[in-house]
Amino acid sequence: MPDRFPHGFSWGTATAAHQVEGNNHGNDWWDWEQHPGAIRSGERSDPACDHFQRFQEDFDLLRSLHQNAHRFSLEWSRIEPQDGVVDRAAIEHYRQVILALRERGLEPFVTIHHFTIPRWLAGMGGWADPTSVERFARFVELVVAELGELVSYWITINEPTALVYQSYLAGEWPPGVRDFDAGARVLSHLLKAHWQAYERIKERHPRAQVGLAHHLRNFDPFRAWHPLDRLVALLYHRIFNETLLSSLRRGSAVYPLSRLGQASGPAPSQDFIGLNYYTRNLLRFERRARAELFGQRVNRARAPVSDQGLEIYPHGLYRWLLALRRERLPVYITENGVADATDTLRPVFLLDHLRATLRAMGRGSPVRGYFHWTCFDNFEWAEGYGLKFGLASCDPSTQARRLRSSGRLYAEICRTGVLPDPPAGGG
Ligand code: IFM
Repeated sequence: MPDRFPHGFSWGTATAAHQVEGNNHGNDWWDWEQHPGAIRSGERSDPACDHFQRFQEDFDLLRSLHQNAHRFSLEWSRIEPQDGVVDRAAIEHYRQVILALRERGLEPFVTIHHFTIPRWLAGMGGWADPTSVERFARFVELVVAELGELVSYWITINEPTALVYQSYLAGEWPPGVRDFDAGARVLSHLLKAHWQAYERIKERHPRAQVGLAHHLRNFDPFRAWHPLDRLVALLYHRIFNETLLSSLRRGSAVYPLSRLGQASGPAPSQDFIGLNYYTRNLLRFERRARAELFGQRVNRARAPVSDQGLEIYPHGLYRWLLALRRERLPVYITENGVADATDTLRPVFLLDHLRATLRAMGRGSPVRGYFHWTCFDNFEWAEGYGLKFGLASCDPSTQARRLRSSGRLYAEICRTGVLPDPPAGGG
């Protein structure tokens, strides 16, 4: 295993507009937040981290922590508050955000779509409506025309499968639907939207690097010997991990999306793989869990878990990095982090996942960067402010930021590219 990360490695953190900016009242999430019970403790995304106003100071902090890159997203509903109507002030805001990053030596990685859609689009059926694809392409064309000179790395869409799962299978995110066919339709529109975005960006800026942030998990059988557990784990893997990866690799939709008719796009349509990695799921066959495709998620007894109840499994990152070598594309770990209010798990989490990364790099995995999720505690969707993912805390009522010890540890790694030795007797 190499003893350090290479020179030129990208070190950063990742955020999403709706989770940090505050005052985003024009999208589907804001409307969803008004429904009693939609968000734990009835919390709302305003003010979040008030990052819309405070981005300069926030970037000062990231710079002082030796980061050299930053991933953030554009809020579509700010830029296009009505169908076809552009808000110039919003474009100017994001131009200033990008310039502020560049002035501080932070390379911007810009996500175009991170879960939220404008209210007007939600009213037309959101991603379930086929015209959403063309509307997204139009939005991409606009932002690339306006900001493309300043951006070298684009992430078209964040975690399409997580969006489909939460919004169309579990029904816990807007529009709160539980319908497998609707989910498949939405995933196919997101795939087409990515293809369109890739082409439109490349037309204007052939050298721009364009990718998509995949949420990839390991799905393993709870009882390794049990054929039905194995079958369910394989099914989950195929649907949640492989559908998108294979469709993108081939340039045509694979099952279950191919059921919806022919869909094809450019291949390749990724210049890098964006990997969001958090956990693995162990699955046990459960006859009654039809809506969950007969899979019941269970954790190993005594497995380390985050505040979210997700298993902490750094080896899964190693496995994914090795598996992704077959894509023959550079990899950016565009998200990796842990919900941990007391910051007792995060330092070890960070070290173990970075060690897994280095190990995979030693076996030929072309990892070029790592973005921790996230810099500040922020609005964690249906969980409100309850889950704390930040290297620094942020209290939404005072807006005070406080660096955690994991934040100091990460800063030292970003500065040196070296992982400190594990503490004696552990780690
Ligand atoms: O906060 C989310 C982010 O928006 C998408 N990936 C997972 C993160 C943590 O749950």
